[in-house]
Amino acid sequence: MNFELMASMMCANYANLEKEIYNLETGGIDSFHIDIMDGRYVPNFAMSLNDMCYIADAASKPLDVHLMIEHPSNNIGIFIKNLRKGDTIYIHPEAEYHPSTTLQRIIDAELIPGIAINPGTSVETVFEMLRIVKKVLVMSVNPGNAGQMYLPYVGKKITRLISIKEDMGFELYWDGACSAGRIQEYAPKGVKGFVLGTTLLFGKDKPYGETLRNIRELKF
Ligand code: S6P
Ligand code: MG
Repeated sequence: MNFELMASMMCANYANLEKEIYNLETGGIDSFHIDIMDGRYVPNFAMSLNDMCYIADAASKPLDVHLMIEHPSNNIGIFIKNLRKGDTIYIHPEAEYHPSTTLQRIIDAELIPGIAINPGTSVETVFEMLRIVKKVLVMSVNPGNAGQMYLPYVGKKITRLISIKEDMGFELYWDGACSAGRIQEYAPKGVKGFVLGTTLLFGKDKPYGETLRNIRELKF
């Protein structure tokens, strides 16, 4: 089965970040998920611009930048200028007055445009943007922290997004409390990628390569 695995770098060990990046890349990770927070849109600070730039320099795999900040249009230029073709930026539409203008700036910079949808945000609210973006990051936990409980009511929304993704031209990605069971259930249904944090990848006393291999060898 063909699906992507992204490492949630806010869960990585910063005491040895370079080794973490190396172990994830040699272990077979597809991209690095970077959670940028401003302490306003979400009640946390996680990673910063400097962390993103460091990882962009040290890594050869693409970056998947998830902006959990108010009015990303105010700062989008700084992120764009430090990323490469093939990297993705997700914004939260409710954090912006004119989200499609911000998405257009991402497109113009030849990066991959995405939106992140909170558990409490309906498909209707973001419907028109689904035609503009290439990626939709569905959050199955509220944004702001790793290690939270999966919110089961998100399942119905994911099923709906799967049913319209082809027609509207986007791919679907999963962020939050991602377990092996959820990959087994949703990869065959059409979810293209999964962000791996504390539930499955980090803090497990197991080499990343072994965990990633076990996921790829799951029975579907
Ligand atoms: C949450 C953030 C996520 C988390 C990820 C952690 O605000 O967007 O990317 O880092 O969900 O994974 P887990 O398995 O600890 O929930
Ligand atoms: Mg995230």
